[in-house]
Amino acid sequence: MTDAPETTTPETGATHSGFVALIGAPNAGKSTLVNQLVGAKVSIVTHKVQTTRAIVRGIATHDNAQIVFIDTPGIFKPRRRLDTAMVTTAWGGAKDADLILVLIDAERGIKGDAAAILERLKDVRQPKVLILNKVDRVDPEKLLKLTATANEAVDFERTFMVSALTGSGCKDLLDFLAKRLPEGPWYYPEDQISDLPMRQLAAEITREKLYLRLHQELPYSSHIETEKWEELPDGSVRIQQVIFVERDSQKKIVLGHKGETIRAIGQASRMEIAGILEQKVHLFLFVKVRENWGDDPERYREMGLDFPH
Ligand SMILES: Nc1nc2c(ncn2[C@@H]2O[C@H](COP(=O)(O)OP(=O)(O)OP(=O)(O)O)[C@@H](O)[C@H]2O)c(=O)[nH]1
Ligand SMILES: [Mg+2]
Repeated sequence: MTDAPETTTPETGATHSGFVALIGAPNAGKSTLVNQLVGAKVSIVTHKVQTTRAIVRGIATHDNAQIVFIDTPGIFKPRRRLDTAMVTTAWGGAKDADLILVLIDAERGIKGDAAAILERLKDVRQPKVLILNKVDRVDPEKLLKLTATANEAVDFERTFMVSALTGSGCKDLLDFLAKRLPEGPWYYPEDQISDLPMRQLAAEITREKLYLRLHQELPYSSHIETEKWEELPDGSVRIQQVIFVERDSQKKIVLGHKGETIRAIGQASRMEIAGILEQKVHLFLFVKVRENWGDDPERYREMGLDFPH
């Protein structure tokens, strides 16, 4: 007798599966859409650009299909080493996919980074689908114009108009993807929604809270790692995280007056992590000044990024 298989592919009917990458300019709503399609938060979201820094996979099952969404960092003109790593990772994520969803923020339109992405997509061989996002903010006439312009520039199989925020149009997209992906066995167990280890998700959640609370260059100058994760006998968990910043002045801002900023970040993060784990969480945050963390290969390894030389 053999053990039951790890994956729970349905026994009746052909199953479909595949990898679908989402690419687009920073802030287009890629992570929001992945969360909406998966039906749970697997990737952090903020109103700021360059929130996602590495590949995050979110897994949805729809009809007989398992769709593995690859959320990627926004694509923009890189300046720092970290930018280069993020943008290279995004294009790499697209290359690994069976299908690419190209997200355009319909409110912003096709200019700057979005225009540059469409230009570069001409050389990408994978099938491409256009997603006009944020339709809750745009009138239909503008959507039609954007559809025409984008389809002139790139050979898209289909165009979908969605609101990642409200979920409008998202079921049509899932229906399409479930049929469009090739027949094949599922890659993950049916109840798995992400491949991000919990330690890393917990660090991401803290980074989200830091992004929401701190402004200007600080979010971009910081990096968070989970250092320790200890299950305690009373069923709670003790998590220790480090916030790396580049300068002592930044450390002061993260701490805030009498430590109130870091306390607020910690509290918001702790509550969200506890909600996901369904466990009591003790979260300890430490701030370390590490002037050149953006040039330290070890930090890139932790983030799951290749170190650009
Ligand atoms: N009104 C509206 N806002 C949206 C929609 N989708 C995303 N947003 C908002 O757009 C902002 C950016 O969303 P993200 O999902 O973080 O965007 P992203 O493309 O992952 O950004 P990066 O990770 O920085 O590349 C957030 O404030 C979202 O709430 C939408 O359909 N409608
Ligand atoms: Mg994102």
